[in-house]
Amino acid sequence: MPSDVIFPLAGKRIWVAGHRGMVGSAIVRRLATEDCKILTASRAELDLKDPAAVRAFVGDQKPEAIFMAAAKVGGILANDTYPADFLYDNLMIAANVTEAAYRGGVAKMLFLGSSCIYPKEAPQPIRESALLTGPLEPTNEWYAIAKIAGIKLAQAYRKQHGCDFISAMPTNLYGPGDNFDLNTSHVLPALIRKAHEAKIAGADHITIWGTGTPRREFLHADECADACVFLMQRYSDAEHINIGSGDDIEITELARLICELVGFTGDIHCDPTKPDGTIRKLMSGNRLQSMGWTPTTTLRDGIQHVYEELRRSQTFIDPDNILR
Ligand code: GFB
Repeated sequence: MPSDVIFPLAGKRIWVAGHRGMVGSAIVRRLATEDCKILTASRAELDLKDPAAVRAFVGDQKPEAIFMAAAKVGGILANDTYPADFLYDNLMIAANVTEAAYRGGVAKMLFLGSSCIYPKEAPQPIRESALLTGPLEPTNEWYAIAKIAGIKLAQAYRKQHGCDFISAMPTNLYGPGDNFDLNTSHVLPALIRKAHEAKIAGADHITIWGTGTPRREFLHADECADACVFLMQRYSDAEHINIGSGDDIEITELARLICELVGFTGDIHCDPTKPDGTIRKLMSGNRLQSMGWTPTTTLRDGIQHVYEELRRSQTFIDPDNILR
């Protein structure tokens, strides 16, 4: 075991909340090499919005650590269309799991948020200290407020009760098990699906939302899971930590890359009636890097991997993945 590990996982009971989702399932895969006992609960078994049920689950199962990867997630249109769901569900889930972790004496919890917590106009690359320094991007402020509350819950329980609760903020993620529903998904899976279906149909173009000029930073879910395990083992402080890839790409360029990898040779049209959202949200990964973690998968390899998985499984839609 590396000497800088302060919270070893071997032999521990570890609850991955949200294990059916893209990030949760990646964390489960990553934990398979850590010799720990992985605890999970399906949505049918446990409603994370029900405080009593969450407390009972923690009381029965006695996890020693929790990866809080459960959330209602979605792309720009889903966030903009269902603000109440994104705010209520995510607030409830974060509050219930944090309170249950405290009441149940859970030794450590890692809460997962998102880069949309930062102000719309934050200086780039965005450092952790930019939190709460300006107005949020309106298309996702509801989700962002819930995730900011999650960070603050972890900090409050640390301050008042001495709980070792930490938070990590990943950039835009993609990977196996993503949501491929065109109305609710994020851009990367949406464009894989659009390019694939256009290729099969022999169409002459695909249409992307907005102007195509915003930039986004993408990280493979397996890399995010690796960073989460790294932080669980090595980090113990109040401030949240960014998890990013260090690079961003214009949406039009991303569309070109996906079309190339999928083998679609038609044109790319833009639909400016759809929202652009934040123009840029590249995060600074300096803090995590200075602790010794850096990602290794290129965007090209990551997309290739996801597309191969999709072709193997022959399926685009898993409605469960709107809730990771
Ligand atoms: O990934 P995405 O939905 O979410 O959109 P955000 C990123 C960019 O891709 C936006 C454009 O500028 C979209 O207009 N885009 C182009 C598309 N074509 C498409 C398409 O077919 N589908 C989608 N979905 N986008 C979300 C937030 O923001 O990202 C959440 O709403 C969260 O709160 C999450 O933070 C990571 O990056 O804009």
